[in-house]
Amino acid sequence: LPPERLQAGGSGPLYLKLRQTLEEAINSGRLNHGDALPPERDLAEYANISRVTVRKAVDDLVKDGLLVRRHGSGTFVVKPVSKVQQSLSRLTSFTEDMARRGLTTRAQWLDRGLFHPSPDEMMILGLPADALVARLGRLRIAGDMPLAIERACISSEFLPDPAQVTGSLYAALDQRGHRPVRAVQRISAYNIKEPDAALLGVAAGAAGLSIERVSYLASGKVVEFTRSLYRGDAYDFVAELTLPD
Ligand code: 16G
Repeated sequence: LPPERLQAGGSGPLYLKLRQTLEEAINSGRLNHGDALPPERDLAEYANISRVTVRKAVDDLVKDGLLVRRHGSGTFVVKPVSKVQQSLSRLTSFTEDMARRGLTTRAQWLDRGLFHPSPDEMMILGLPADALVARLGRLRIAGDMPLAIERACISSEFLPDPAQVTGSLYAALDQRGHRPVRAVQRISAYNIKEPDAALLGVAAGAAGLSIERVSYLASGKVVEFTRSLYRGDAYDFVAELTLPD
């Protein structure tokens, strides 16, 4: 932050100037999503303005959703995303959806291994308690933006070794001849809680979409049960509607 910019000319209040400087730094990409803001006391000292002024500017940006205060760990940048327009009628994978937009994807693994199914998973996948399921929990990142947390559950019949999924789950299933051909998806409103909020880089309580997808093979067998949490500020889900027959 160039302090001279804050002090230079103009008649506006100092907190507005600091606010503008921070906003510019975020918009120009000098500050990125998830970056920590220097402590308010350092900002005040550096720009030679009072802490009250710094606090006012930061409060403003928190209200606007460009910064988020996280208790005990500081203040972080929330970069506005241009919303992903996601079709609700096509059975595609995250990797494919992002590739079509020219974005590369990566994952931060939260959990990956073979487990016995939970009661929910037993019912949905139609498995006995002693069966094994592959669980794949990932923070899904496109470009530099964390967009969703996905927790997929696949019967070990279709995915005996979850470690083999390093990139796209659907590509891995496809390779084994188990690409889903049909899915049922449920979307509901959800307020993102910690620790998910920190992973997604949004404020605790921010709007999210909880999405469950159950997908089927051509044989009619359930192949996937995935529970996801999508950032509400990052997605528009779009469906084409036609007149009923
Ligand atoms: C999508 C699906 C998810 C599926 C994943 C596979 C939703 C809400 N979820 O994100 O169910 O497991 O794609 O993606 O659309 P991948 O092949 O890139 O791993």
